[in-house]
Amino acid sequence: MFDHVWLNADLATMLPGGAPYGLITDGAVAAKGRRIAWIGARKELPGPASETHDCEGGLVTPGLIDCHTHLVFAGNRAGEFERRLEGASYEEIARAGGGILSTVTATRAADEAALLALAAPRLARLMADGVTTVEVKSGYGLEPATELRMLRAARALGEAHEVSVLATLLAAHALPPEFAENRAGYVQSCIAMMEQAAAEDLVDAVDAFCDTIGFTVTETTSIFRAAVAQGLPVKLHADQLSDCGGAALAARFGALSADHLEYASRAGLEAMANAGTIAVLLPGAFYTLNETRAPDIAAMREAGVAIAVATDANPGSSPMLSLLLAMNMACTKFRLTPEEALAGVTLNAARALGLDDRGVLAAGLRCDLAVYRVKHPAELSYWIGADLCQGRAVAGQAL
Ligand code: DI6
Ligand code: FE
Repeated sequence: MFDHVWLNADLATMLPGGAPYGLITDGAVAAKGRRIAWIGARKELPGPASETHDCEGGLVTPGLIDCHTHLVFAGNRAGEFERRLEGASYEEIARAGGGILSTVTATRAADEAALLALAAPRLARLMADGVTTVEVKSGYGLEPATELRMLRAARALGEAHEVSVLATLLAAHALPPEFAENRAGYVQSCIAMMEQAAAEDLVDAVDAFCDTIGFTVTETTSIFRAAVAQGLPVKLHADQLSDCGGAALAARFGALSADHLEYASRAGLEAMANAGTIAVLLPGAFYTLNETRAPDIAAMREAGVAIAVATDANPGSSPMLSLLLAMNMACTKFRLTPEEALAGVTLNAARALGLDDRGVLAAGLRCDLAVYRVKHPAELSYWIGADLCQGRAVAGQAL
């Protein structure tokens, strides 16, 4: 006897190597406890379940995974949005002390309860699209108390809501004003924050912003060496605004992912393919900053880099709270196929977070799934702003 079964749907299992989308028409998924116990054609379903969920002829996919967000922050940057529309660039605003640093001021002033109250409705919007796993970065504290408070808020979000939350330390997001004349001192401080966060079990991975307005390859290397020594996986904001060699740096450290990559070189992408580092595309930031140089998808395909897609939800460069919209933008702006976009928020997003228990629908894996009111999986990338998700399951709990 199964605990749950989902019926009357096609299943986009996203298992590679077979039919497009790993599609099973008129399938059934059965869960026992937290896991998928059986999946296949409905007519072969081996037994009954305590609860049956009628998917009304829709589509079941693996629960969506948003593998790059900055969901925890205070304040917003609508004023900066206005200034950019008047002609100022993201980089100019950052160099003048606005941008990320203005969110830092607001976030330092917010306690954990305030941060949680602000992040909860953002998380609810992501979940409403079928998201069951979210990565959340720190990076708006740039000093120990606030960075750790952001990580605690991320952990608390995962406990308070029906979703898995992974917390990433991004202390190396921007140089705080206190260290304006002491970059090396801040790099040391990032390492100390990492050690403290690891000691309190607040962190699942370490990230850095390696770019002209962020940190250099040498500075990032010091932080990554310390992360590796600590046993923490690394990820990187790489080559968003210029080719700084971020993709190759991420590959050198066997990073889980390198994210953005608009300016990544072919050699950098090839190094990522060899290292198994996932390319995370963030079309919301490309769109918001009205960029013109798209990541080199053809080179990624040729090199064999696995591609993920995420919202980059943040108050500056991507105030976007829909992963389905990110899929649409990845197709329209970056020319991903809808199948690549869906793999990018399931199979490859799981890999970008180092998770091997989810991302596809298969027996033995965590039962995280989403049910959609669509007939064909391409519709998930095709509709813009539609209300498509009719239900989710997280670790076998039907929601
Ligand atoms: N790149 C991004 O997309 C976010 N951080 C980063 O390094 C933007 C963060 C922000 O503008 O607040
Ligand atoms: Fe980001």
